[in-house]
Amino acid sequence: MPRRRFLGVLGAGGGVAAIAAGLAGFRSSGGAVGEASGGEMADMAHPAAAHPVGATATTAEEMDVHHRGGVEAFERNRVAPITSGIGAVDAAFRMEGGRRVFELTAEATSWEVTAGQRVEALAFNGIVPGPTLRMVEGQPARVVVHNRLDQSTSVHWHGQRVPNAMDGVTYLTQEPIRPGGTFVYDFTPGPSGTHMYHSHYNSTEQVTKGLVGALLVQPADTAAEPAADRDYLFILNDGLGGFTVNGKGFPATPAYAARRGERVRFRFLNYGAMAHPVHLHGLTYEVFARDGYPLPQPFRCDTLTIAPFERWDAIVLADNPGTWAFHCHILSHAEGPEGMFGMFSALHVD
Ligand SMILES: [Cu+2]
Repeated sequence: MPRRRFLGVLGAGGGVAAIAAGLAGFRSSGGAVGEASGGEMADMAHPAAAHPVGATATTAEEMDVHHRGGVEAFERNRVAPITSGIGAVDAAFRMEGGRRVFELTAEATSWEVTAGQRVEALAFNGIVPGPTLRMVEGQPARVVVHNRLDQSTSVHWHGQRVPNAMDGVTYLTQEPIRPGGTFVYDFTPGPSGTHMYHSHYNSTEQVTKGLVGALLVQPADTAAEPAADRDYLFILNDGLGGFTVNGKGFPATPAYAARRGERVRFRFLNYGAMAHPVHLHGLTYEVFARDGYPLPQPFRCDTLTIAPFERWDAIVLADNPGTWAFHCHILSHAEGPEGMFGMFSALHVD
């Protein structure tokens, strides 16, 4: 059974498991933005599907083959990525006089969402989601933004209490960063927690096509957050290339792993236009922060709905071994007649 090999590989994971991937010839991923139902929905969610939902041409055997193919591709993706490009990797920075300095370049690029499914993206530093900016509460930061798009742009620091002139809303707080131009954003990060940055110019197009990333602010007092053995990003999107986690659709979605007894932090961020209820099988979320702010009372649940541009932080105590499905529970975002697609991943506990 291939599952054994799959489990072994999973157990070796750590850090942000943005393992990219793709599966040649397996085209059931896709997924489209918008609301639909019935046969129309199935067609949207499975643009490359060989058979429409419920068609007599789709035999039980054929459906099983597709379902199995997806899971096997997800397994392969852990060993060797089946797509090119990994989103949300940590951004490099340099120190200048006590200030953490990052460089972001906005540019059109091609992004592989699942194997063979490429989309025209607008990206920071060539990846979707953009590089993850890690800052420290109270330590000054600078982000130098270069515009190589064929339209203006500006960048907003979503969740940060910055000086107004640094807020990144074109013409409201600054002149646009014109094509070929550069803008220097200076601010002192705060509040701490899980935040975002994104274009605030023509954002329906620019954000939807990828000009968005995570901004993680470490508290000045690290004891202010619950301790965790692992710290993972689970970034939802329903724009570019369909339903995605960390810029990829199943089976190229990231794999998550933990050892039994570990406390695993998940940071959920939603860059899309729809709310997504993310369900984890077999384990329990202990939700402790919303939009970076600690909750007065953490709560437990197993399905957490992330509205557009919200951030939620949860700890999962990995006390139940196994490979647990981890997916959006709007079913048309995650599983169809050809198996899992879109917002589907798994957490392996060994
Ligand atoms: Cu969803």
